[in-house]
Amino acid sequence: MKRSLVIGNANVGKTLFCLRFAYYMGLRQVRMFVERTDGKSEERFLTIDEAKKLLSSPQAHHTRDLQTIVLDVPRGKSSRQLLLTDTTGLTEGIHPDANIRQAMAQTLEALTGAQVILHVVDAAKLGSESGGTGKSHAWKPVDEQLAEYSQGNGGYLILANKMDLPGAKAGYQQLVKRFSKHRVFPVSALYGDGFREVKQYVWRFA
Ligand SMILES: Nc1nc2c(ncn2[C@@H]2O[C@H](COP(=O)(O)OP(=O)(O)OP(=O)(O)O)[C@@H](O)[C@H]2O)c(=O)[nH]1
Ligand SMILES: [Mg+2]
Repeated sequence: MKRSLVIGNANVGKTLFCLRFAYYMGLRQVRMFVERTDGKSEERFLTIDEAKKLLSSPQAHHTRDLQTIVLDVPRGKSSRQLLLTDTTGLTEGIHPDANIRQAMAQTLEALTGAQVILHVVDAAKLGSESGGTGKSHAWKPVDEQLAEYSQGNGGYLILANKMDLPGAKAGYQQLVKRFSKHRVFPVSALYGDGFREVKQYVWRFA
């Protein structure tokens, strides 16, 4: 099964994107495989609403495991499956919390085995903090490195998220300008806007 990895800074909307995307695909309940950093794994059954309440939060570093949802991709009369994996947010430098450091290492390791990389950026933060200069805390050196690392990966996509918020349009435009060689799709994980394009793109890899 092919794996789509959802990566990015902490708090950019990775978890909400995964859950809203699963909802968009018609799921109302998810069977989630959790790969913990201690090597153990577990399965959780949650409704999308329960999962949103439990797994998405305004607090940074809420996700600290790999959390995978299996999506069915119809192909004629049969169907294929695609793994959608949510990850721990990546931050600059050495994080003081050892658990978070370990979780970030787990995310980076997963990067090597993924066929599709969905790099989520908070476009609203990018647009509103930079004041048009293109310099913002929302686009970090780690983002730059991820984009560079994934340059040759045909399945790499930048998702300019939080397009429903003020400033996001400017943030999206900055991303398009700066990463003209990459695909940048505007989305709102809160409302599911822009998901049709993401689906069309991701499906080719299933
Ligand atoms: N307005 C708006 N808010 C969003 C959107 N996507 C996420 N959020 C909010 O942003 C916050 C962080 O969302 P999460 O999905 O938990 O972000 P994350 O990237 O998984 O965060 P960590 O797991 O902590 O790294 C939550 O309060 C979400 O409700 C969006 O498209 N629009
Ligand atoms: Mg999360």
